[in-house]
Amino acid sequence: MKTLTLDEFIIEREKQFPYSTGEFSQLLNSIKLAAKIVNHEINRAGLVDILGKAGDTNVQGEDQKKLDVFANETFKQALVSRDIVCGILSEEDEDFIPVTGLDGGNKNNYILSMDPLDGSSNIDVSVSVGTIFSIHRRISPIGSPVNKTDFLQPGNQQVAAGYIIYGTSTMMVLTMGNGVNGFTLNPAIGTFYLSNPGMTFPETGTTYSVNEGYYRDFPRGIKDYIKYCQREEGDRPYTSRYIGSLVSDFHRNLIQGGIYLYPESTKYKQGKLRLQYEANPIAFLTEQAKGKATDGSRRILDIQPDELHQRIPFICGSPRMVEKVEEFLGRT
Ligand code: AHM
Ligand code: MG
Repeated sequence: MKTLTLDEFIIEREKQFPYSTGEFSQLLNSIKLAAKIVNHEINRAGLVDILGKAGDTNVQGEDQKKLDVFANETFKQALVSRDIVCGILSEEDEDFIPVTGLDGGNKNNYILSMDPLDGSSNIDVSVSVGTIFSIHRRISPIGSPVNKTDFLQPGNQQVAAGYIIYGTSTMMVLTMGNGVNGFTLNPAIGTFYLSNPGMTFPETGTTYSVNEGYYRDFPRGIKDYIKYCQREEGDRPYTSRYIGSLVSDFHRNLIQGGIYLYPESTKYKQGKLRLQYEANPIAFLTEQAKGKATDGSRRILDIQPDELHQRIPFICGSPRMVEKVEEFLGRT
């Protein structure tokens, strides 16, 4: 029986910082609350009129699903109504959202970037989806309105990051820069328990996750790596597993060992994933779990973003496997 709850875990961590104001704990509590509401809605999605498209497209030009919109609103509301962040960047909103207090100012420290519902194409077929979040401290002075530069900080400035996987079990996987811990929701009582303390990537693995449908459009090095995975030699051929939800593919690879690739292609010149709320938080978790995350030549966390919704080629997972891809890319 798992007994340490997420709340207790956060309180324990805060005690290590004697001058902490509780702001960070409150922020995580708000995320936890929104996650439980979204989880509830996902579980009954087939029963209520929330499957399918909402009728709009988001800033990426993608159809917004009703659950996308619901998740986005739920997370924003949980944070804004508690006046607990100074700004929010979401995949579903074109611009960042400044959050001002009742007095019109802003005394809060943190900004949050998120993909409220990752892997949306899986929603209508009852396959796992997730929420990804990244937390930075603001750069602009407290009390002033947030500005774009607050949201354009590199991943190496994150103070925390995590995801919620709405899978056969619902889990929150979290890093505060001191390792990675996984918490499983007991749905009967609505409490997250520490179930996976100190998560680390196996050094290597035998699973690769990539949309091989785009094979023709990938760069030479990626094509060669995929061929390498398929060759009969040593522990190969590897197993191919691609759910089409970054959170779910990453989660499996983290536990079992493996690699996730969304490289550039002739279709997606910069890859598809967004740097600020997909690649960066997952890269932070990856490194904290002793894995590696790269765009093929650069450490993801060191990339200086230029745009709020910037895309980036993304490769992450077990360190030996990522190094192998880099080796193949270096040869081309
Ligand atoms: P989304 O945030 O719009 O759902 O897009 C991101 C998702 C990732 O979760 C997933 O790995 C990838 O897009 C799947 O894309 P594709 O269908 O091109 O393979
Ligand atoms: Mg996404």
